[in-house]
Amino acid sequence: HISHSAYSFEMLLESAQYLLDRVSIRPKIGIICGSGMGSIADSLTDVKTFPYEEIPHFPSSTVKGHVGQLVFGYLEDVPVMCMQGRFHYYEGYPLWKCSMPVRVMKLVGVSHLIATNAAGGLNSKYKVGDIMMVRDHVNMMGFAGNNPLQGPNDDRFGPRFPPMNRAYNKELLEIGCQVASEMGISDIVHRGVYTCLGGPNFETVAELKMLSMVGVDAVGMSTVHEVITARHCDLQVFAFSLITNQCVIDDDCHDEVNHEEVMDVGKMRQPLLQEFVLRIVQRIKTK
Ligand code: 6GU
Repeated sequence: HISHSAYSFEMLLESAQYLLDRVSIRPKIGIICGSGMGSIADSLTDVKTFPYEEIPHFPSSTVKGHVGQLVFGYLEDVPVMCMQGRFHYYEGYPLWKCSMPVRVMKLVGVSHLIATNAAGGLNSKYKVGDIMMVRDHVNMMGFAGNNPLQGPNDDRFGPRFPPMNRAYNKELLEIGCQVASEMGISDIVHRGVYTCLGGPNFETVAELKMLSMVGVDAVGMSTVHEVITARHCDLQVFAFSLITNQCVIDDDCHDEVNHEEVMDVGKMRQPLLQEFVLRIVQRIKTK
């Protein structure tokens, strides 16, 4: 059986107000740093940091490689707020808890979300270290009846039945392509379909085959429920995956994916990811 959000609008306002009372920065762009990709937040200047455990009503993070803090600061002249570490379903949090920081971002005044993640590449064209900009997702956990928006709807966040076409903003995807071209990395930047599975185990070969057949290009353990929550409250979304391993659909292959290699690829791509995000942020027109 599924639990429903225990966060009222008023509780999330308390979280947001706690932050607004302690930082003068007013970001319009929120960034979620994926596994091994926390260094994106390290390129911020004039930072103010809030460990999750200090923020009213925030869950606390448990996974290695996720420090668990909100970082406010500037990417050159643009004010942003970063989640350095996110909440994962496999940690035991329900989906509505995993995606609660997205609503706090909204209440802080954010209009654009950049969600990043580490993912396995199912599309055989993808190589380790490539970037896949998410053009769409398949909500596998939603198919199984699990969704962050279950339970009574608060219309102050958004509608009962939010549409999910155009979840990934076309203009932002275009900006991503332009930035990739400017940086001379178009050959390693793709557009594809992402799916999230609950984890913590990686997929079997049969499962990967199935996902590949339904048109999934990359598979991870996050982002989809955050994007659903973001679109519900009308944030504009840009998301990308760092391909940390190739999913081999071969029963006889002995390679095994592990968390360490996932983290290492993030480290290896640190400068590229920082530059990619910086340039995208510079181009986003916020009102
Ligand atoms: Cl192969 N699967 C999932 N679910 N998440 C991942 C991954 C694979 N590689 C990195 N993250």
